[in-house]
Amino acid sequence: MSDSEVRDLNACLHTLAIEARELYLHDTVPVLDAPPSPLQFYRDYVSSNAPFIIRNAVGHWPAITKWNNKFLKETLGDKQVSVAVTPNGYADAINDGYFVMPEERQMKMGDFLDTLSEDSSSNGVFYLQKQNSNLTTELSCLMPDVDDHISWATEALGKLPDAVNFWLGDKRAITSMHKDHYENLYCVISGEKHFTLLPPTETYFVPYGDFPAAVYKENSKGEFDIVPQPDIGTVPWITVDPLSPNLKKYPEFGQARAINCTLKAGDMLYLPSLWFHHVHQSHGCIALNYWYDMEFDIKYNYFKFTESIGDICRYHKKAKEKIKKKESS
Ligand SMILES: O=C(O)CCC(=O)C(=O)O
Repeated sequence: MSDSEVRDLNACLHTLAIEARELYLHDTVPVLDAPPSPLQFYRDYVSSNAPFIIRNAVGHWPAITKWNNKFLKETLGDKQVSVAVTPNGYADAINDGYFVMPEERQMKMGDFLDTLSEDSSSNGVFYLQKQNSNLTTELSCLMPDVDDHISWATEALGKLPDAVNFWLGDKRAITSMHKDHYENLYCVISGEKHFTLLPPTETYFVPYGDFPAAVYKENSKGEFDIVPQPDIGTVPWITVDPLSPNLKKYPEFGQARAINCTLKAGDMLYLPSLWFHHVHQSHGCIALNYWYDMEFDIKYNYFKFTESIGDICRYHKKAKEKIKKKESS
């Protein structure tokens, strides 16, 4: 493929991002006064793949006033839970040329909660974040304090959520930028969550690399080793940190239009499928998300097509850089 053909493809991807911004996206996430009807949810948001926030959407749930460390310790202190442990707060992120997953530890809920206390001497950053519907499995005794699904979403989407996940952790725990194939209804119970969002139409600006998989493992000296996982192979992952992007290395990202939003206790975000998101939080923030599997329809098809075009452009850029490097050495 010639340089000018690659430039044409890049220009198409650029136009895609700009047209989506002009046609239906906003600079901020729209805030609704009340939950949408199932029809409004489907017609105005799911089908156009556009997010919204409802302030205090779940303020009436008993969880909002009940769930705090004391209550969780009293009711669940002896319960075994899966906790993600990392040296730096980044689970599922790039470190030292690897895509590194957290060390997954089974521990008592009470011991996990102790790691969040101010005087904790625990080594590493602990995040209860297992995305296997841990609310309905490991923590099912908390279910009476919340809804087990979001009724208008269930009706609109014609299915129940695949997973309801419980998130609680350290303020240093960061979820690096990624996307999911779920329609996500994200609710904060206590504390604050900060989201950086990018629609899938901005894919051109988002740099990816392929990294061999690894996991963290704490050694006898209390250091975290990065242990390669050759059985998993390589994982494509986003290389840029949207909060402090290295624009020298990833100049395209400078043109991306990220949308930031913060959710407080009681708030709900509709995070549409395939949107890139980076998440951080206040210390001890508790949240739940309802993951409804997306429809693998033409929208998904188009996204995969766009992604493939982006991969071709990146492949050519890398190949050109290699040639340039070879020529100058
Ligand atoms: O709360 C977080 O740390 C991450 C949430 C997330 O990635 C998701 O809801 O898909």
